This record gives sequence, structure tokens and C-alpha cells, in this order.
Amino acid sequence: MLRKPVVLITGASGEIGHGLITSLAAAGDRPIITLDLKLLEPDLGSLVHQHYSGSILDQDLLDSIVSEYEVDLIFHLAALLSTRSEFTPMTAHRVNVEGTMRLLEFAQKQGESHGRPVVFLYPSSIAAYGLPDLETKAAAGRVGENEWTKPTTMYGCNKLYCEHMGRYYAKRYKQLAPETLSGKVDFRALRFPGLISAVTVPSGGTSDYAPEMLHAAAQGTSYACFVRPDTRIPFMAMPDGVEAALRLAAAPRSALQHTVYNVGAFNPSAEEFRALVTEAFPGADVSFRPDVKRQGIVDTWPADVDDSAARADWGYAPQYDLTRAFWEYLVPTIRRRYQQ
Ligand code: AKB
Repeated sequence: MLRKPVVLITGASGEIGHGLITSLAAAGDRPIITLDLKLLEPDLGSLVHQHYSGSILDQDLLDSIVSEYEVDLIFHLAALLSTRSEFTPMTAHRVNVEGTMRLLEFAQKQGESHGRPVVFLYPSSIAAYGLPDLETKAAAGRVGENEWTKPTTMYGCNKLYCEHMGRYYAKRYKQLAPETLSGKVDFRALRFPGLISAVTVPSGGTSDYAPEMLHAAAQGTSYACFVRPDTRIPFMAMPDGVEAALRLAAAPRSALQHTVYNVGAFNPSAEEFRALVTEAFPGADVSFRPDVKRQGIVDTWPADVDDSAARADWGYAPQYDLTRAFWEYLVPTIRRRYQQ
């Protein structure tokens, strides 16, 4: 029996998976198979060909996927985010690093068996950066991919290391073997900023203050923001995040000069974000109660990123600046969501 060509999404029930499954299903190019510890919500479940409930660390499960499907595109979204990873660093390392290694090995085996490179889309993060202090952060401005890559969190270290592992599989895998084995994994990484979705609320991240503030205001509950009003990092509306992942995955290999690409869209301070939230939801009770330790993490992330390589190589062009994201995507969608 021939195996069927499919796209695999790990961590599919998370925030990015939600929009990605919807877009991939609408495009209808290939059947979607998903892997997550959790079940998919029923409306998403109906869009996928098969959902595997389990861990990316379960080798038997990965082997059973190899035996049944011909995977030529992987969106490896499964990860523990930055705040959660600080509480359980060993688990974070297992999921974020060992899990990614297993998926890279899975992609290598797939590529060797069906003979085509497997496109491996990896969501990295601004957490891969580590600026030493606020003066340096202010002076650095828009940070390029190769600057300030000294992450200070477990999650950031995991992401940066896995970017290197992806490059290794793509370009140097088993470089001393007589035959050439590299090139089976076509690894492409995006360094995402904080993502803001109107339909899901994040959990376990440190950029979560912006979406948490907005979702709390829309539900009429008070919110104490855990960073200072002047805190500034890049953000992006979820539809642009999903579109960036799809666009980079679909870009011709020959157009890509780099393995890792920054993507950014807007970078309000927490106070600027709060002002928009209270304009959209008058009477919203948003205060600031900085948590010194979480603040310490966000202070090491850049205030903005230079995404000119993504724009030049594969046409990255976010549709949503802050105003548009707020008034045309976030606020109307969130209002509908909580009115239901
Ligand atoms: C987090 O806060 O950990 C994530 C990220 C910036 O990658 N949202």
C-alpha cells in the first residue's frame, strides 16, 4: 500500500495551530495530520485527516506516522514557552530540544525514504536574543538576526540551539559519511515576536501581558499588567504570523539566503497598548503591577527587529500595523467572541 503525502503539524492545538489548520484546510493542497498532547477542538478536528493524541517524545508514535504517511511538510509548533520553561527547565529541554531533535530525525528519515526534501518550518522567537541591559536595548533599536544572540532563558537557549540543529541537518548532517545525507531536511525558521490572537489566549509565555490585557478588558475583568508601562517589544497579529509561516514554507528554496528570519509588525509600549485597550473597552480596569523577574526577561528582548531579509527573500509583508490589527481584527473578533 502506498503511503499518502501529508502535512504534519505538531503542537497543533496551540495558538498558531488554530489559524494554521484553518488556512491549510482552506488551501486544500494536502491532507493534514496533527499531533498534540491535547485533543483538537471539534471545529478544528473536522478539518484534519487524522489527529494523534500523544507526545512528540513518543518514538513509537512517530514511527507509526512514518509507516503510514509520506510527510513532506512539517510545522513543528510544539513547545513550552518562556515563563513555563523557567519553572521546569528539564522538562522544557526535553520538549523543546529533544522533541525537536526527534522531529528533525523524523524529517531526515522521511526525506531519505521518499527522496524529496522535507520542508521543516520552525517557529523560533525573539527569546533567542539577550540584551544585557536597558541602555543597550535602547541603543540597539532594530536588532538583526546575528546580533545579541545570547539568550537568558531556558526557552530562548532551546530555540537558538534548535535553529543551529536545523541548519546542521539541512547542510551538514553526518558530514563524514561516504554518501551525502544532508539536504533531506529543508529547514526554515521564523523568529516570531509576541503573537496576539483574537480567538485564543496564550499561556506560559512572557509576552502574554498584551493579549491577556486585551482579553481581560473584553470580558470586563480587571487586569494587573506584569511589566512596566514603558516596556517595549515587537508584536504581531496572529493572521500575519500564520501567513508568514505559510509563505516561508512555500518560498522557493533558491530564494532563501538565510536559515533564520526575523519577522515583526508593530512594537507598542505596554502603556501604548493599554491606551488602545481602554479606548476600545471604556471602563476597562487595567493597572500595572510589574513582576521584577518576568520584567527581567522581557527587558532582555529587543524593542524591535530588523526583518528586511524576510521582506527581500520571500516577500514578507504584514497586513496589520497596530491600528489596523486593533480596530479591524482584534477588537471586532474579540467582541463577537465574548458576546456569544
Ligand atoms: C513567549 O513569551 O515565551 C513567547 C515568545 C515571545 O516566543 N510568546
